[in-house]
Amino acid sequence: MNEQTSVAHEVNFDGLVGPTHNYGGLSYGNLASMNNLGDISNPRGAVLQGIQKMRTLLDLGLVQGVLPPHERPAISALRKFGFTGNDRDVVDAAGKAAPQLLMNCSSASAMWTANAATVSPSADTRDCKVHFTPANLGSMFHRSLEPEFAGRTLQAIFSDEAHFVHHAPIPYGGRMGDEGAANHGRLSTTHGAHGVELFVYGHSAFEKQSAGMTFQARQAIEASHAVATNHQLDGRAIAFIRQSAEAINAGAFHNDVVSVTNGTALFYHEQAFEDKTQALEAITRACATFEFDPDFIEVPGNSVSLTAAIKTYLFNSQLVSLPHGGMALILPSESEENDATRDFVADAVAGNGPIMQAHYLDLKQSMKNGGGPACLRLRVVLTAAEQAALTGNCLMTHDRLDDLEAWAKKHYRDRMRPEDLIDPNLYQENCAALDHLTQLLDLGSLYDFQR
Ligand code: SUG
Repeated sequence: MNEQTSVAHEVNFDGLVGPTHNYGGLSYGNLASMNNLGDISNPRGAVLQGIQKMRTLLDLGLVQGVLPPHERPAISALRKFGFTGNDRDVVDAAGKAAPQLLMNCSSASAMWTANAATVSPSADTRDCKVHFTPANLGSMFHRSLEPEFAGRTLQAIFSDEAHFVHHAPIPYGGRMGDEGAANHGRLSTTHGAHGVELFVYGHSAFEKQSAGMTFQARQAIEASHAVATNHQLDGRAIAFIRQSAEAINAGAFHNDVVSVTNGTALFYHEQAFEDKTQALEAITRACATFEFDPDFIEVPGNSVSLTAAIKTYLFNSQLVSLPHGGMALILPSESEENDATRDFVADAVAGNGPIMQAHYLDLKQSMKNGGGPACLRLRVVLTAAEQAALTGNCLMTHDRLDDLEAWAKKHYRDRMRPEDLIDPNLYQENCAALDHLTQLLDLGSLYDFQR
């Protein structure tokens, strides 16, 4: 186990929104996805909103990374359903015979990289390496198509075996879901210090869904245990916490919809956890191992209702440490439009707590599918040596963001309805965009169509 505290930075790897971004209503239990089914989306607008978010973080002096979209429609998956011929034939035949299947295989849901993997920094692991486990995303068919390529991408970027370890996704089937960093948090005095990792789960894979559930939980405790074991974490430095059924039924399909961690702070809704007292005690006990106290920032239900929290995605903000001290919240503009959430944030910034700045951003394209600022990023804490060992050009500068902006304007459509996904030309356009992107990011032949 690491005895020393090394200097490390958190790098937020944002998912670039893919060219097929649409409102297919695919996620039962995700109210935004369910309610916006069939709306006209704007893939170009969506990717530009994401790039603007990355610019904001760069301007704050943070280290920003990017992860590429997945190949969509997923031709390899469609072929497994019996569609044959060349790639155009596959899309054409699937569009005619199985439009729902084509829609699922076309989702741009990989943009939400908080669900790409669970990552443990080298400060927390016995072998002092950064560990990655791609999420199996087995709870939703359209998302279950993501782990293979998510793992391939992470292995391409974090390829240096001296620093990085990649695990296979946890096997799934039944209710053995693992949703990655969306249900994972970390508390530590500095990013480079040994931290306490929080694993939030919704159910046991082996228990029957209880009668009181309107929506299904997605994360199984057995999957969380397996990730913690594979990542070689110190048993004293982990806490397993159950999401509240109330929050899941209100539409908090991932825990990052009702809580977020950073540094020693846990910012959470009063009704986020099933047994709050037990959860906070477990966290306090784990932090005591490393001689620090957690900073609990609780939002009471009578100042922000669970419904308002889920509608505005207050807790799906990014809580980040500023280079000169203090923290900033990067929030969706929906939380500024609601009086209760805006007032809570204003009071927090004016108070004596760690939150010193609030930045509201327009991420409506992603938000309409239930993805806020925190869903769009995978946090990876890296030391300078680990950062230097990355492959490709995935760390952003303003110039690289300019290039990505020009790339999106060149290749992306600005209007898409779910029905448009049957257009075989769309797949060719996407391949051209992704081929160009691998050149910009210097990631080699990453995609199936390039191999
Ligand atoms: O899994 N939406 C995603 C949103 C994921 C948000 N991520 C985090 N909370 N970390 C989901 O429900 C909707 C796609 C559609 O309907 O086309 C979707 O997959």
